[in-house]
Amino acid sequence: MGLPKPQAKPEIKYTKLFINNEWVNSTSGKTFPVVNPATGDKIVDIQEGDKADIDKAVKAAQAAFQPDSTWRTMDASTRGELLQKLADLIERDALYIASLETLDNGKPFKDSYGIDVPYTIKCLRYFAGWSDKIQGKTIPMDGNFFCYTRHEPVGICGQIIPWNFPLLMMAWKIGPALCCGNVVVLKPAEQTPLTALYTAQLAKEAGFPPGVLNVIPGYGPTAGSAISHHPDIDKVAFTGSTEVGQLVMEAAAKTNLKRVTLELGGKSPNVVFADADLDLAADMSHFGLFFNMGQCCCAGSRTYVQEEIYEEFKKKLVERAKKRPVGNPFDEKHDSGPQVDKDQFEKIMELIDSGKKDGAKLECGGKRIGTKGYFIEPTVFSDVNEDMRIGKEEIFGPVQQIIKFKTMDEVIEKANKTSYGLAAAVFTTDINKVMTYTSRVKAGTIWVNCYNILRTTCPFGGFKKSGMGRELGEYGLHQYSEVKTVIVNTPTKNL
Ligand code: TXE
Repeated sequence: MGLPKPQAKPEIKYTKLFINNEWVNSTSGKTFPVVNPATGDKIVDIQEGDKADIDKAVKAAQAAFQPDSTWRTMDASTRGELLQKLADLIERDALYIASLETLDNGKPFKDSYGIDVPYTIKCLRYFAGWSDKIQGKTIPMDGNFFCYTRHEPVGICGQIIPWNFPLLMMAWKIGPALCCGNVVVLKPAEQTPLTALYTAQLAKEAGFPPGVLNVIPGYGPTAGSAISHHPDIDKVAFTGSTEVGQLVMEAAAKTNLKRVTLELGGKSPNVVFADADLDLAADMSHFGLFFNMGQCCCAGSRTYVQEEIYEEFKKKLVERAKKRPVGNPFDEKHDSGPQVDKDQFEKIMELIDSGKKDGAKLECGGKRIGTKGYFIEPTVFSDVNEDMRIGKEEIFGPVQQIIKFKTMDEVIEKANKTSYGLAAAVFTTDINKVMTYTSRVKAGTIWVNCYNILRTTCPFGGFKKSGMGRELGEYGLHQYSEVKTVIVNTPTKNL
């Protein structure tokens, strides 16, 4: 099926805070602008939530979580039906939502429509299915006692999400939280609040009771920080930079020891051995870095290439980067749109400069495209090493680093020479290399002869400074329930 025609000017229907299933203004009366990254022009002003609004949302969530509330007394299977209904509504409005996502974030419409929206639907459906399958155990114990565990919802979950996959990150967060019976106060990224607000309205339409899902757009140091410091929020789930992840954890530790899950940055090694299928490896290495304009936490941003094939493989990567079409994200012929905002654009341009100064070889790209919006040429550096800033810092942009290596031992040592550990990949046709690499490289996900393959059923998360805990799959559920052990004194031995 071909791609439908996007709505280049989707109507912006919701610009307020969503608390207790109502649209309300911010307490302060302040608003903030949301900008179209393809033009730099303002799309709309949004109500700006901060601490006072987070407090209101928490109150609504608390009421929704009372033992006699509609939500708490609802059958688990009905919770699943509500999540299914939400997925149905997103499917119904897929064209509009994908258009809104592209307008707000700048990602190609073909990706919003072909990836973000369908993966959001799959994620919600997957967790919908879990709703009535969350169960404890009965456990044998010494003495005349009967022991069982209950997997109870954690309670009020604060969820802080980034701008690179606004809708999908929302699904990754609310799917497991709601299926386990929790209530949510979610803050979308200030750059990209529009699809989260629209989804909130769909949740109301689906029938989620008031207070179960609250969405408060606002800035990190105000609204975000109010979530991580809140004494009545039981759990915080955060996706974003490692620096802010550390602040979130610190705030949780200092206040009420709320449960913390973090999905943070990366500098993922992608290793290509000489025996690999080089065209496949080149396609995947290109995709692994340039997909979503390089704005992926798991981007393969250190491409290690074995000495024998270094020149040949470099040529393949440069060819692909030079050919990558960049431009208006609503135009189907473009594989890349703009970077998300001016700050990210400037950060990337500064890192490109540092690469040149540090002595890496600029093979192609390196410049801004046009004068409007935040477009950057697909850029490739060769002769990079891990002491250069571009070899160790997360760039989060369309900038590929190529690094030469000779042996397996050397490349494993280099792959692990980072404080991050989110993802890694290896390209080889030798099973022994696969087994050594996958067991010795420290990363939460390792791809073998592929890149950027994520599925709702498979856990995702980081080693080291890339985060704590796992999202998605059955593992992701564990982060959203508390285990309660119940021990009952029985008159006879419980056989
Ligand atoms: O991230 P922030 P930014 C990386 C990437 C990028 C860099 C900076 O390298 O270039 O981070 O991006 C909220 N308390 N990633 O500045 O600030 C903020 O409002 C609580 C990797 O956009 O971490 C937003 O909702 N929350 C990444 C969210 O945190 C705070 C995705 C992420 O923003 C806060 C995005 C505070 N003090 C960026 N300050 C990934 N892992 O996918 C900010 N926030």
